[in-house]
Amino acid sequence: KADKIFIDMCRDILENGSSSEGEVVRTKWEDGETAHTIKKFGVVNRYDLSKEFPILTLRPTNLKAAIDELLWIWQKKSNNVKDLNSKIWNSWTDEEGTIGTAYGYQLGIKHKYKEGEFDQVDRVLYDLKNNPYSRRIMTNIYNHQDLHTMNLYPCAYSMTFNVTGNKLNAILNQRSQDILVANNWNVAQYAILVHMMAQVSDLEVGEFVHVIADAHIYDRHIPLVEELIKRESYPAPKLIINPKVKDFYDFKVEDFTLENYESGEQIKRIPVAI
Ligand code: UFP
Repeated sequence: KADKIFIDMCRDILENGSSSEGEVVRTKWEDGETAHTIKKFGVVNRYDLSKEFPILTLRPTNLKAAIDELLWIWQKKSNNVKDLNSKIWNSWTDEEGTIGTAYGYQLGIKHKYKEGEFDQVDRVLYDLKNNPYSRRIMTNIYNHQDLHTMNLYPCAYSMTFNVTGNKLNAILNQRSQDILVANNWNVAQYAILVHMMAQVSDLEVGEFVHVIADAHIYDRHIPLVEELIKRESYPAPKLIINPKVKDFYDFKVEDFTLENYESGEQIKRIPVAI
């Protein structure tokens, strides 16, 4: 269950993690203080999407906003915050209102293949239709050639899709994760992506594996996490997706609803290190 995976991971980081005290750390709090972390390297979490939608119930995850960002990156392939309904990217936006050549920009670049020209998203959709048992279905936006023009290097940078029987499994590779602020946001968001890819490829959802290289809890988040993981959890809600959508590019935020999503209170004013 998503709540248990989250609680176990946080306990492990808090009890067995290493502290970054004394190291050079790039990230700062709003008041200019260095944002230190306690971290575990190489965390792997497995979610069986055929059993449950992995959204946290300890506190609410804003699924609509997470889907809006997902569609911005994977469907609109935009790097301009004017195409996004939330302000989450405003700290990393340039004068033109873009996040540079990061995320959606990378997914929108067309590449030449033996079968023709595709961007990375269309390449995945093509393979899931034409060669679903391929072991080569993956995206990667950690493009070194363009890192100097990205305002934030991609955190969630690669998806690997793999079909077993009629089930679509996926691995999300993430180099860095702010566990309190973004863990369940990224998990729920990429679980939605697996559901979208499965629905338009006539597949069922299988396992979603999240591999996190540097899984960290920021110093000022420690008391908040300690309180959060002591809470009661609720039964998982049910994800309902509009079954009429058969084209990846037709999905809208409104096509996804959660039935019976009960959760604990939101944590007010979580400080975010930037
Ligand atoms: N971060 C996430 N998930 C994301 C995202 C950022 O956890 O999708 F875009 C966090 C991870 C880290 C910070 O705490 O933002 C980026 O800092 P750095 O580039 O030093 O890893």
